[in-house]
Amino acid sequence: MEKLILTCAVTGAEVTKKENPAVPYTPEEIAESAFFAFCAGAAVIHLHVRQDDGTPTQDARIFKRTVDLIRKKCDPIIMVSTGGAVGMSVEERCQSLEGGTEMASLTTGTVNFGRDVFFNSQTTIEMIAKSIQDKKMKPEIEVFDAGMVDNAAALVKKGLLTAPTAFQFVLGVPGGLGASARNLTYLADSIPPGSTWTVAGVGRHQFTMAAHAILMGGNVRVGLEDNIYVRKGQLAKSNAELVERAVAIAKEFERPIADVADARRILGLAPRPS
Ligand code: KMH
Ligand code: ZN
Repeated sequence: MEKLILTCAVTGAEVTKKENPAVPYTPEEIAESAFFAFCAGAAVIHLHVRQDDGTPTQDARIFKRTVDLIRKKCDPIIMVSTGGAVGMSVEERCQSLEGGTEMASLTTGTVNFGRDVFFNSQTTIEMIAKSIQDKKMKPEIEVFDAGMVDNAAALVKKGLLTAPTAFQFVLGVPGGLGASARNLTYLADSIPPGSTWTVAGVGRHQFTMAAHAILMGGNVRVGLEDNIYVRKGQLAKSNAELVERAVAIAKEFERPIADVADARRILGLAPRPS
């Protein structure tokens, strides 16, 4: 089986310090949390940024500052979010692409998101896909519901995405596709041959989905964006603690962890010049 790529989604847009004080807000806090997640085994950092008070933002300067601070400490693959927070305009969302990174997320459909709607019209999706393409960045398709896989295939046909594609199955968002082994198997079987996939189980599903992916040959995303508990009732002290638990599960099943060079090879990214 191929080595396991661990992604850490370090802060997201929704979770706050009120729910878990370890949620990083400032560029310095995010960079430090990303560094310790990297040290624990995360080869990829899925990056959102915040204003200092925790308000989600897609401000290009804050992205750039955070990326620079991360790169001063370590050199993971950095994937910026183009999802941002619900309600942001497409122009606002695309500002993250100015941060100087190699990868960016791209959600290929609309989904209910708790009481909100994460709105991605076809026009929005194509605008973001084109912006990612123009920057020669690699997109990761964020799949919150099954039809988003089919829409990604349609974008390949339109020339807005290049195969092989990287997929992220985000399962268990209230309003989206549920986090079950059956749904994960269905999605993994539905993507075009040669694609890579990762699963992010939301909330209490983080480690059950991780275990399934580890056994199935997929990859795993953990992090405070998706889940604030390391075990039932026990708040995670850090993003690194969540990565450490995923590493421990992988170790139990003898699945080796990809370092950044391995992850670059698996994802088809050029090696970083040394
Ligand atoms: N915050 C969610 C509404 C992404 O990063 O691309 C969207 C999200 C997806 O987190
Ligand atoms: Zn995200």
